[in-house]
Amino acid sequence: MIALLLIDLQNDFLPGGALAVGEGDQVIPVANRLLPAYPLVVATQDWHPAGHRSFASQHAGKSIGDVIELDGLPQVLWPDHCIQGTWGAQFAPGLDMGGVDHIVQKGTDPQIDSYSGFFDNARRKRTGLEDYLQREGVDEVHIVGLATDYCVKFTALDAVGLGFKTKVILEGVRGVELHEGDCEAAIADMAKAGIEIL
Ligand code: VGL
Ligand code: ZN
Repeated sequence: MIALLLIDLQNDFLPGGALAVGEGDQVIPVANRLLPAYPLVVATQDWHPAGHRSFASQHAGKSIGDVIELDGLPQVLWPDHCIQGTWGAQFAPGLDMGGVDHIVQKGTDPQIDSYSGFFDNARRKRTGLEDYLQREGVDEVHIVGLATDYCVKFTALDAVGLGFKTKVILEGVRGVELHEGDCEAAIADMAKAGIEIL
């Protein structure tokens, strides 16, 4: 069975949000058009406690976009975003949530970031997404959402690594592009890992 994964379609990643992705709003109608065709639709939700360690605000003298070391892992510092219970963490109001079967929250541990919908960035803890997909008999995932160069990329790489046939639908993704070429590089990395780019 094929599942559609909607990655982080939340206000903070759309124009006007705290970590706005350019043209991020353009993927909402794409998601709405695609989701009736899938027997199973899962949405991930970036869901940080206030004061999350991935926020630049928590590191004196550091700026958004700086890279620090956090417990031995490189960590890009982000603006405060997707804080639990806030408007920014809510799903885009235009997204057809009635067509969504299941929600997976990630980034809930204050100490570690979680770009992938499957694991935290150190791969210490699972989110439950793999178990859920397996229980539902899913063997293939198609991915749209935000952001191409972070959460889409790492979710897709984990999906293919876990044995799911994995496709990313280009029309339905947009990236942060902190540095020019990041999205192109992310797409190349995904293709190299055996992910089909549609
Ligand atoms: C994301 C940076 C921080 C994403 C989430 O959804 O791609 N990027 N948190
Ligand atoms: Zn985040």
